[in-house]
Amino acid sequence: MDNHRNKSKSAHQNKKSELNIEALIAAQLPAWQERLTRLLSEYGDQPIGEITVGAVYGGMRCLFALVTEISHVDPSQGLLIRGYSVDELLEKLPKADGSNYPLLGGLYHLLLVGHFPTPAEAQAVEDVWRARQGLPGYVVDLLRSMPANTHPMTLFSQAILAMQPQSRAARAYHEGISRSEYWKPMLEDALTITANLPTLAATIYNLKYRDSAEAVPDPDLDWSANFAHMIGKGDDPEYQELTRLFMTLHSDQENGNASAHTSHLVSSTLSDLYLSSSAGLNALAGPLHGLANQETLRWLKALQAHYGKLPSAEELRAFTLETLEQGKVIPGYGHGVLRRTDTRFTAQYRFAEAYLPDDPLFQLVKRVYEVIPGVLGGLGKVKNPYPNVDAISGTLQHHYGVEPEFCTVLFGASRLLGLTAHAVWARALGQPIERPRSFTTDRIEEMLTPSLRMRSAQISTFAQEFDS
Ligand code: CMX
Repeated sequence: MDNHRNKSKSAHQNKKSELNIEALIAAQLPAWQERLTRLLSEYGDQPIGEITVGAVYGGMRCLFALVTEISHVDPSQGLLIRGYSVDELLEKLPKADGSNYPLLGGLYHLLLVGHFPTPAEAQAVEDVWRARQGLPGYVVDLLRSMPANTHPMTLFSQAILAMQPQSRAARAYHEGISRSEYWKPMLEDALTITANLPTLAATIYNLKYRDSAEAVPDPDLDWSANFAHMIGKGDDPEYQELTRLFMTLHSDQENGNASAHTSHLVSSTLSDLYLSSSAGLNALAGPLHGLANQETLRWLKALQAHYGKLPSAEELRAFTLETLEQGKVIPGYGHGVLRRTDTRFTAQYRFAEAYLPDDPLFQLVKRVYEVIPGVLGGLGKVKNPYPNVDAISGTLQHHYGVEPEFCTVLFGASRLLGLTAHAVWARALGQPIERPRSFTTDRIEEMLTPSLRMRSAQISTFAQEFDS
C-alpha cells in the first residue's frame, strides 16, 4: 500500500520531533474555555452587527458571523496571521537554510499554536512532516486512472478524499471518542495531510506534465523546496525560493472566504479533515476564488497574443472594456474584504522585481496594474479596483515553466495549512454544527413595509387564482 513512501534515508528521518503541538494547544484550552463561557454568559444576547436585506441577497458580504483567532483580513492592512502582517511574517519567520524565505514548518506552528515559532520549533514541524511523508499507492493509481483532461484541482480534491480511509479522527469517532477529545486525532490527521501536500501536488504535476515521473521527496529539503525538487526543479534555487514565498502567502485568509467557510461548515458536522479539506478545495477551484490565478494567466496571455507586444495604456483600456462588455470579470482584481492593493500581491511583485524584472509577462502585469484600477474604479460599482494575490502569482509560476492550470493546486496545497488549523481549533473549542436559517422573499417583504406586505399578498392571491 505504501509503495510510494520516501525511499531515501537520512538523518532527518529517524529524528524524533521535540515539539508537542498537542500539548501546546491543550495548555491554552482551559483559559479559552473560561473566557468564552464568561463572554457568552455575560454578553450572549448582545447584538454586534445587523443583518440587512442587501447582505442576505448579496452573498452575506460584510456579515460578521464567524470567529477565529488564526487570521484576520483588514480592509486596508491586508492579511494578518495571528496578528502578523505579510511583511512581518516574511521578515520574522525562521528561514530555510541559505534561504531568504520562511520554513513553512514555522508558519504551520504559528497557525496551529498561535505563538511565534523558534527556529527549533519550525524545524520540529518540518521533521514531523518528513516522518509522515508517503502517499498510499492506490491514491496514485486512482489519479492515473482518471481521464487525461481532468483538471488538476479535481485530481487534488479526489486524492485527498481517497486518503480518507486513513483518518484517525474518523476511526476514533467510530470507536466512541468524546467530542471534547476529537480535536486530538484531528490534529494527527492535520499533520499527516499537510505532510503529504508537496508529494501530492508534485504527483499530480508529474502525471499531467512529466510523463508520470514518480514524486520522491528529498529528506534533506524543507517542505516547500521539496515540491520544487519533485517536479524536476530541484536545481533551481530561485524556484525553491518562490515556492517558499508562494506557500507562505497563500496559507490563510480568515474564516469567511469560500474555501475556508466551506471547509469550516463541513467540519462542523464532525466530518473528518479529509472530507472537509476536499470540500474546501472544491470551493477554491471556482474562478471567482482560487482558480483566478489560472484565469489571470489566461487573460494576460490572451492580451499578449492580441497585441503581440506590450500594449499601450490605451490598448489595454480597450481590451479591458471588451472583456467587461462580454459579461466577464477581470481576473486578479477586486476582493470581498480588501479595499487596497493586496499585500500578498506586493510581496510577489517585489520577488518579480528582484528575480525576473525583464519577463515580458511581468512587464504586462505592471502595465495592467497601472491601468486596471482606473478602469474598474470608473465603473462606479467595483468596491475594490486593486489587484489581489492572483493578479501576479500565475505569472511568477509561468516564468519558471509551471502550467497555468496547475497554479490553483499550489494555492490549495498552501491553503490547506490554514484550513486544517482552523478545523483543529474549532473542534478544540467545541464550536457547534453550523445551521443558519433561510427566508423566502415573501417573508422578507412581509417583515419590511405594509405596502410590500400588500404587494406580496397580491402576488400570492394572483398565484392562487392562476393555479386554480
Ligand atoms: N472585474 C469586473 N467586475 C468586477 C470585478 C472585477 N475584477 N470585481 C468586482 N466586480 C463587480 C462585481 O461582479 C459586481 O458586479 P454586479 O453588481 O454587476 O454583480 C460589482 O463589481 C460589485 O462587486 P464587489 O462588491 O466589488 O465584489 P464582490 O465582493 O462581490 O466580489 C470578487 C469579489 C473577488 C469575487 C470580485 O472582485 C471578482 O470577481 N474578481 C475577479 C475574480 C478574482 O480575482 N477572484 C479572486 C479573489 C481572491 C481569491 O479568492 O483568491
